[in-house]
Amino acid sequence: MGGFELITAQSLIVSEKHGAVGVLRMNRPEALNALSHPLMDRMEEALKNFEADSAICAVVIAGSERAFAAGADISEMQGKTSAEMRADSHLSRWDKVSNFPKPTIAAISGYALGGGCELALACDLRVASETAVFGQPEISIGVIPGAGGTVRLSRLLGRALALEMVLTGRRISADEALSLGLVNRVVPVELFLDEAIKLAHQIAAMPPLAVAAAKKSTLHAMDSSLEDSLNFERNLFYDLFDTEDQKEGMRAFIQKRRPNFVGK
Ligand code: DAK
Repeated sequence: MGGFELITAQSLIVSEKHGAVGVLRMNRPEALNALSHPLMDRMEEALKNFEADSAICAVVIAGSERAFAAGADISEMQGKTSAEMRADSHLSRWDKVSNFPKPTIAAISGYALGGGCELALACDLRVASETAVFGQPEISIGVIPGAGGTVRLSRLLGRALALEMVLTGRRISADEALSLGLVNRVVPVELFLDEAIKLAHQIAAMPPLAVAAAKKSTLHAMDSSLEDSLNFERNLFYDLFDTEDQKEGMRAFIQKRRPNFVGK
């Protein structure tokens, strides 16, 4: 994969720019990237920077080969009361990922458990290494998934398997995840990050306003009626006809050349 620009190498999140692709790597190896408040704060900051940077068109979120993330930090949570958990804004960090306006790709190797699995599910696409393991083990420590696990897994996998996972903590291997549609592709462990970046570059080469509309419409369709979704999609489709990139894309097709998109 070509050269890249290191933005921050703070201890908890390493942030890089690979051309039009932003890459965030969680970097807390001693705790298998447990998603502590400080780690999620750094991630939120890094995402904010990528959102504001018009040169960034897609973002990859990765962990290490051993662990994407083994969940929220149990040592931070264990003494908390219900009222303290409710008052805490920790959950909003997961929402920052699922509501991120540019496409996000999770590059997953090793453990993606609890909040780590939920973080992967909050991304738009998932590239897994052969060693990736997905699971929601919260039941075994006296709670349930709280950042979308029961909700997104039941939508992606159906009721029976989602319930098996959240009731027993059963883990899903990378191959099983692929066969169930939980991930987009599975690659050898040494390739998982490069493959995710490659996929992000494919998206980044597309016209950004159309990319944003495609993401918006697809996510909207997950939560809405068929009729409402079709109307929503159609309006976004019509809106794109006032963009320079639509004119350029169609002109380039007719002129049999590559389009030069400008993001307007
Ligand atoms: N939190 C804190 N530390 C963790 C951790 C975690 N989730 N997972 C691993 N670690 C630490 C271990 O304590 C250990 O630290 P030391 O003992 O070396 O100091 C180090 O990482 C290495 O772990 P192990 O020694 O256990 O490594 P193994 O290879 O033996 O086992 C494992 C790997 C991933 C199977 C095991 O570490 C494990 O079971 N980890 C816990 C997995 C888990 O239960 N995850 C779910 C956590 S609960 C919220 C919404 C959602 C959430 C929170 C809030 N809101 C609405 C606000 C999410 C909750 C969760 O994710």
